Amino acid sequence: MKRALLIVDIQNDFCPGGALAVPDGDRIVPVVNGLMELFPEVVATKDWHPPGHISFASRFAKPVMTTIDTPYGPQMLWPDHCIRDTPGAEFHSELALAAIRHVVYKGCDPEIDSYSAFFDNARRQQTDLHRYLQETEVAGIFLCGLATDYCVLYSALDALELGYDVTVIEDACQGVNVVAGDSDRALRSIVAAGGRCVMSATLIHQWDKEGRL
Ligand code: VGL
Ligand code: ZN
Repeated sequence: MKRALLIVDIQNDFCPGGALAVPDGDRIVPVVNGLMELFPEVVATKDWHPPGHISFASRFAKPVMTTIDTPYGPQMLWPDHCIRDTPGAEFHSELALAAIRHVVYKGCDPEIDSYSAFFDNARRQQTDLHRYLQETEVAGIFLCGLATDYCVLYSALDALELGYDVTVIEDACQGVNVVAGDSDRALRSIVAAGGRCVMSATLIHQWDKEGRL
């Protein structure tokens, strides 16, 4: 089974100093860099919002981390973040970009948010990720990145629903934890849905014995 590393949203705005900083978000960068050579395929996502996006609290003059109702259900409001073509939307400067073979852009629709790398939150539009993975004959997805309790979680659940073999690399992800314990609950729900959790050291050890995963 061909496997891909899916690097979720390791962008400046999700790292310390960024607009929607995940606590210790940049801790995972060297871990992720060390995993890339294990995989024959490496894909990365970018949260890529237009100005005035529906997930921005500023649009509604509401406090951040409160929710609004939308036609597709409740939407958590965030600080303005990952605005397309701005420094906050760029990959973290220490992420090893050379190994990334394809970049998936999500959250581009001004009226619909997208936590998943596959489908928007309304499940109306699809990114090109599923088609790309089919074309490159990838059947196993290993997830890492930001944030465990949002984009990693929903990408993993959609990948399982699409029939992929799904593994989350626990110490290569970091969560927002708007509510304490959200990241742990996210990992548990991925496992409950049929996914797996591993530590990066386990993968590296396996690779030492078997070559590319
Ligand atoms: C994300 C909140 C808002 C994420 C994206 O990448 O997990 N979280 N937009
Ligand atoms: Zn976003």
